[in-house]
Amino acid sequence: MDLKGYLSDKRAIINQALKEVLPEPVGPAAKVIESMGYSLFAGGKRLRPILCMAGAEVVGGSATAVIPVACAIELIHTYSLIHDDLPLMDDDDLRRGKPTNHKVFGDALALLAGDGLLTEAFNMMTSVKLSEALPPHLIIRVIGLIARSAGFQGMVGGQVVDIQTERQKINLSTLEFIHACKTGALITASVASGAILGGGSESDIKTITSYGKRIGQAFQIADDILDVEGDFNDLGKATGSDERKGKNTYPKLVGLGGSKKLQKKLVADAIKTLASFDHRADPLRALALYIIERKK
Ligand code: GRG
Repeated sequence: MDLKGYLSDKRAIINQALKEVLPEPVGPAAKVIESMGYSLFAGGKRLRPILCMAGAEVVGGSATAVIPVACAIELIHTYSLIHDDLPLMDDDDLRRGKPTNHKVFGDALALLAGDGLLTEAFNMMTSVKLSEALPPHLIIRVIGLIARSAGFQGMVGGQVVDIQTERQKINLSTLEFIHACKTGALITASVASGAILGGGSESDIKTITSYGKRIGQAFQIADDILDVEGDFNDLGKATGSDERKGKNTYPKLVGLGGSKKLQKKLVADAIKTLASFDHRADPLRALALYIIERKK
């Protein structure tokens, strides 16, 4: 399958839809709109919205119908990166090769731009247009899933434990908890939301959720490995930051070799999970491999 073509087609659709999310930065609140747009269009890979669309397609649903939810997930992801970069969290100056949001707009505006993206995401999922295209009970189910994956049971919870355990020795199961929540939950929710909205059966949704958990963990391991072995120009930020910040990572706990072995096994297992699906799962199979082969 031509993954490159698939990714670029889907990215173009998502980027076009995202352009319609924010109004022109004019009026009294212009600055926060500008700040939200700065990070939303800073060159993200759009992996989560693409997973959402692929999740709908694999169960025979419409990728187009889920676009508002796919975009909402990207808004939540963008908020998390803005907040993660703040001086009171990771204190990063660069993301995707550009100054981080707070470096351009200041801490208060960056915080509020993140809040604005998070709340707008939930507004988007209550739109009349979406409820006319898809059954409302499925939309409500997906809003709940996304809220849990972003909140204290997911991303926020994982981020808290990550921060609290910096420069401390932790065991592998704590590391797995951090990453399943911090990174894995939103990735899993992305693909599972697509499957739910696409009209998948409960068994399909369960299978897609297992796939999501595996690629979510593999994604985080790949991220940890890139922080050790990646290239500044590809990543758009300095490597070695996990080590400098005393972060617990897979390479730190199981070594680089162990991390690479584990990510390969997770991807192989994720692909095996999809065995009952036909060619419509090819994008998900290819995306699983892309997650660990990516350079950024
Ligand atoms: C602030 C509540 C809160 C949570 C932050 C997601 C997160 C939690 C922190 C980001 C730190 C980080 C680098 C985590 C590793 C996984 C990750 C989310 C990487 C960035 O995702 P990509 O590679 O980003 O999909 P792009 O730039 O492509 O959008």
